[in-house]
Amino acid sequence: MSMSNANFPMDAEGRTYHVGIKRGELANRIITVGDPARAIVLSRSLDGADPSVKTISPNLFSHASHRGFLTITGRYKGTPVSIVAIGMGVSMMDFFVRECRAVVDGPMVMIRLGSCGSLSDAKVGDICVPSSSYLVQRNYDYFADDSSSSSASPYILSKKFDADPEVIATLVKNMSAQLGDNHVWKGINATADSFYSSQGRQDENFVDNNQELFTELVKHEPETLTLEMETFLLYHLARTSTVAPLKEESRLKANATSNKHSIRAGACMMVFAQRKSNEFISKEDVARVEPIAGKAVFDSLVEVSLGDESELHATEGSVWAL
Ligand code: R1P
Repeated sequence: MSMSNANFPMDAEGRTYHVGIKRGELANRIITVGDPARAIVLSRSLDGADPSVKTISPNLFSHASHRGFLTITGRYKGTPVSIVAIGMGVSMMDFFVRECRAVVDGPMVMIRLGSCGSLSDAKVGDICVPSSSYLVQRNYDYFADDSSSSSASPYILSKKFDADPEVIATLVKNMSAQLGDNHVWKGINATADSFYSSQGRQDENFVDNNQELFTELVKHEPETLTLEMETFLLYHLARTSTVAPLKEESRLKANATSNKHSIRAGACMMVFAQRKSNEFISKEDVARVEPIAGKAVFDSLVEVSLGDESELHATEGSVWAL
């Protein structure tokens, strides 16, 4: 694979370095997940997919990159959508958002369907829809041998960044329709840079100084509902995305929502770990909740307006033209 442009590497075909996708393979509306197996489950809801087939239907576009990203593109109720499995952590989210943004024309909406730990009363199998997220980072300096920062905290908590309010309201409505109001929770998410230390898990093999972490999180943001590992960066990048590159005639009539940032973001998570009761979800519950939650996300993706549809990536020459 030979790449050009060290600033933003792409191969001769125009494929990005890590996600491995090129123009025409990715829709403006994307659902992103961590687990590639979840992406395959969700792909069974796309138009024309055979729900009884355990692999990706051959009539859908799919591409697995050498760095572990899996992209599936098709249509949902006639609208082009992509599913991208990214693995875990904020670095993978950064690759995903930036490389996907680079190969799609017009405004985009990205919704994460993840799993999480619940710090609240949300039970395993419930869905949490965070309207904002902050970052929990291990303070590496605190643990240095020559640390002079004994008064500093072992964990650094960032300011919060907001999701797109319309995306969140649409997700809450559609999740409630699928699962019932009492299984859908609203609040704030904390994204951690470790599944272990910065999520307050106790590990006798390491010095983590995290016994007081949950108390610190709730003090920082009393509405803290969930802990996971990606949402903060999705919300942060959406809020720092620049204006969608609109065509001249549309720029004149563009409204505030369509032209402020080029990415609208939201997230929802299935509770896999109940951190207060120490309960973990069963395989049966995952199999029950994943496809229903996926449908609610697809319904939300196609319901959220991206403004003038003629601004979206051209169907001509794309994989959803098939
Ligand atoms: C940890 O087990 C992983 O699960 C959660 C966390 O954010 C982390 O990526 O999300 P996903 O199920 O989407 O991967």
